[in-house]
Amino acid sequence: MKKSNFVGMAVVAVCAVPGLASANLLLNGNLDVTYQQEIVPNFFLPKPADWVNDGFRSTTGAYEDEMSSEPWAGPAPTPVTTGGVAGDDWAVFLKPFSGTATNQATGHLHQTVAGTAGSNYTFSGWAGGESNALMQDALFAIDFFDGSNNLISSAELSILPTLVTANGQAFNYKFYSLTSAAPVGTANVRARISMINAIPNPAGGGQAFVIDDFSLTADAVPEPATMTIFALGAAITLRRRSKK
Ligand SMILES: [Ca+2]
Ligand SMILES: [Ca+2]
Repeated sequence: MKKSNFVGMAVVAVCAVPGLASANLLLNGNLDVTYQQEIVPNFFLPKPADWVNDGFRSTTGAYEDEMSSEPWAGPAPTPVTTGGVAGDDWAVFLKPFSGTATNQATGHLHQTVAGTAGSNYTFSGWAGGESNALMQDALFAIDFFDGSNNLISSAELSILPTLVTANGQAFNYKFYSLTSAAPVGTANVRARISMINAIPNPAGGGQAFVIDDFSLTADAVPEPATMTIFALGAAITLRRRSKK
C-alpha cells in the first residue's frame, strides 16, 4: 500500500520589491540631456530636456536667461553621470546676477508627474552656491495639483540658510531632501527648484547657484493587499512507502 502526502508551503514576503518603491519618477533627473533654447533672438543656450523652466524679473517680466545647462557644474561631489552628448555630466546654472536691485530675478525649474493622494513624496537632489550669491530665497518644493490642474498645496524647503555655506566642495554643493504626503484630491505632483528675487552682488565675485541629480519618489499607499506579496512555494510531496 502507498500513501502520498502533499505539504503546501506558503512563503510570505512583505514589501519584497524595494526597487519599485524607490523608483525615480522624474525624467532626466540628472539633467544630462539638454536642448537648445533661444535666449534672445539668434542666441541659444542649452537647457535641461523634460523639465520646464520659468524665468521672470520683478519689473520687466518673463525672460530666458535665468538659467542654462552647463557641464562644469555637473561633476563630484554630485553623482557622476555620463548622459550628456559627450558622455559628460551636465547640471543647471541659475543666475542670481541676471536681476538688478530693482528688477529682481526669479527662476523655477520643475517637472510634473501623475500623483496619488495619500502617498508620501520625497524630492531630493543637490544644490550649491558660490559665496557671493544673493537672493531672497532658494527652495526645493513639491506642489500638489488636482485633476483640473489647480494647486492644492505646496511643501517647501528653504535651502538658502546653507546654500553658500563653505564645505570644501565644488560650489559648496550639498544634498537636500524633503518629504510630504500628497493631500486628498491630488492628481499631479510637481517637483520644483526655485530661485526667488535674486540680485547681483555689488561686491562681485562668484555668484553661481547650481543644481544637479534630482529624484522624486513615492512610497506605496498603505494598503495591505498591495503591500504584501504572497509567493506560493513549491508543494513538497512526501511519499511514504509502507513496508510490506
Ligand atoms: Ca552630477
Ligand atoms: Ca548631471
